[in-house]
Amino acid sequence: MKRQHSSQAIRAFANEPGAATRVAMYRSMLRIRRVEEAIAAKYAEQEMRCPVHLSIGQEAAAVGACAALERDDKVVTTHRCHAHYLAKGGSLEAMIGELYGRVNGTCGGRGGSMHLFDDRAGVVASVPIVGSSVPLGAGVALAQKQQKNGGVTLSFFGDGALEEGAVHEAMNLASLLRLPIVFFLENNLYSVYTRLDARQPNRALGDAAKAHGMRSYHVDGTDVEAVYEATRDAAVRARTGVGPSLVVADTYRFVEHCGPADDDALGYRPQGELASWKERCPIVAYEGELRREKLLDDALTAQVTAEIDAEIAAAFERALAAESPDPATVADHVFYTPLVRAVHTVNADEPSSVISAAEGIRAATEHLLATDPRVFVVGEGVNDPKGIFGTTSGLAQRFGENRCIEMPIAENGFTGMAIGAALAGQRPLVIHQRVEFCLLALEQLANNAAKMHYVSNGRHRVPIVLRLISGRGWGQGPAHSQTLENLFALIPGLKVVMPSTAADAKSLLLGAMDDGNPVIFLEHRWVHYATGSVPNRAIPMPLDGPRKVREGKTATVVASSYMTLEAIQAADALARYDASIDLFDLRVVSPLDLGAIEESVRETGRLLVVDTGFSHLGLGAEIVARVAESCHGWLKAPPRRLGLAHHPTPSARDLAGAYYKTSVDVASAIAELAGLNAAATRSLRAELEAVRNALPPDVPNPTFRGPF
Ligand SMILES: Cc1ncc(C[n+]2csc(CCOP(=O)(O)OP(=O)(O)O)c2C)c(N)n1
Ligand SMILES: [Mg+2]
Repeated sequence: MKRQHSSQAIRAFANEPGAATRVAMYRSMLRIRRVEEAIAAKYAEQEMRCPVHLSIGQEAAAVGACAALERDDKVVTTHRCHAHYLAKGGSLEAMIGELYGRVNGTCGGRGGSMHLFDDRAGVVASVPIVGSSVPLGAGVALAQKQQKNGGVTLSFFGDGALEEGAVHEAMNLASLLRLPIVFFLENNLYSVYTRLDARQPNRALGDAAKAHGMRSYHVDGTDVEAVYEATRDAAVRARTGVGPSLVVADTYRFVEHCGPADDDALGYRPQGELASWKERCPIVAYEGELRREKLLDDALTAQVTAEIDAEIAAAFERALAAESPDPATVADHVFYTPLVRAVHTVNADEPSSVISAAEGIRAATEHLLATDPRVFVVGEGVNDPKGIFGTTSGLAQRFGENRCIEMPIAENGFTGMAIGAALAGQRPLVIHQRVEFCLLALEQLANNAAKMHYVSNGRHRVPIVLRLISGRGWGQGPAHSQTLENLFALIPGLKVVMPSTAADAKSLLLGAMDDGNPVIFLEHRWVHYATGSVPNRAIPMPLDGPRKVREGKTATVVASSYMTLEAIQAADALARYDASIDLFDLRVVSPLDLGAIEESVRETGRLLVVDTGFSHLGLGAEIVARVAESCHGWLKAPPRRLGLAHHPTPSARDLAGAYYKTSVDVASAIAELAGLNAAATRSLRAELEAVRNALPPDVPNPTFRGPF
């Protein structure tokens, strides 16, 4: 007789596993246990040089959950991922290779034990930032829904992760969008050494699901069949469009949080707790049950154990025999580079129209949505009546709410979701209406979007673009107007683009969406108003560095985004004083391609870099340092920087006027650098001030009426 599950809320009906599945689950649990015991035994040799978070004791949760999935279903997981990876069909050899840092590892040695990525097994990612993989899971599920492939995603996480906002944001999103996802919480009672009751109020963990309008299942996580049946039920609900669910499995880890040892002596577990859970060992219990039901006997158990042990021995042998990665490859795969990239040219007679940068962005987006079903736009207000300063006007009406997806105020969650969708083959265009709002998503950007290609040894790609808008003006002040390009440019693996013209706004956005890498597309609100001749066709421009916008001999000036427009005014005024400059618009501020700039400095001997954002640790700091290193012998004067002072943006008009740099400041700096005489400098300044003072200092355009 099959025993009764104590677990509540299981309406399994047709979900009970058959005999073959039952034996396979036993085998899978035993395999995981013996693999991890082998890791523990060999860890002291100090050759597996990465942290290991073992799941000894927790095998039933991993195995029951994964056995309930189909082969093509996907899993995202955490630092404690060995069991999930193996249970989902991952390669033992690739896993052990990764732990040993060898080329045959899942990530070729770039990830270690906490990064077992393997598309063949449907393990999209394991991320050791607590909670971080859960929004990714929502994104993989979104891709499955958009691709209508009938797939389901299961997101494993621990009780500790339930304390992270990202998890709740992901649950809210999944519920709202009815994503085909199963949230699977392994409650092992601890986050490192801190017990659940010291971290969370005394309530059922499944109540979190209730708060997000989801069904929850509470199961005995040492009972593999209870886990299987609950997950199967949840997966059916996900697959048939009913929606997401949360499965809470009570389980227990037998060894230390990180490492191979018993840690009972540390005293953080109540006395006798570990022993009592060991008595409920999921493998021993299940073996007994299957023996009673004549599905296992001594011979079969011995055979299964011998096969597993032989496989383990071979995996360790192959890992040790495999080569270590070539140190010469250490910088490979920071960015995805296609073997062949389409070349797009703009002919002189290209049919064009004079439009604004905002209109260019809208036109590019409309083209992308119309021509590529993988593209979707996502953000707060993407369907709002004002159309994000006109950049999305009418798109939701034309393409519908499934392509222009309105978001709750959950920047980290929806950015992570978009990253997950990109990992699963979609091409999201994310919009954050202010740069500062995206700071809430920095975790997803820095830890996931930027690293996935590198860590996966070039296998994963994250083709995602984030449009971030800097809202300078009309008193937007400290929390709505920064550009922070230097912050984003600090993160390897992210490209950062700052258009300054209408044509670039359109063509660089198309190029960014074509690039195949995560791209931050930093839009300055004042550039939105810049008008110019823009090709009617959608012509993507590669993200390939600076463009010379003025030619001259006196100095080399480098600017970006809105400050390019101020610098152009300065350059044109200077030309009337016989001081012509080579002016570069950076366009792509990370990675920085300084070849043409260095060439120019070797001609002019003088350099000024004008930052739109902070001077302190800004782009100018980096450019000046690099040029000083590469062009030292050619410099006729110390290079200079001009940018924002290192303090928050003030709101009041007069304070903002004192904060921001203008064409007058740019021209003065160049005049000084070039040794222009005092009279000429005075007259130059007066000329530019007259133009500047005719305009209000705090609005992007004379036609502008507040508020934004
Ligand atoms: C955002 C973040 N904070 C802290 C840590 C350090 N840390 C690593 S694992 C862990 C415990 C997480 O507990 P839980 O989610 O229950 O997973 P378990 O280790 O129990 O499987 C912590 C706090 C981290 N990796 N990420
Ligand atoms: Mg835990």
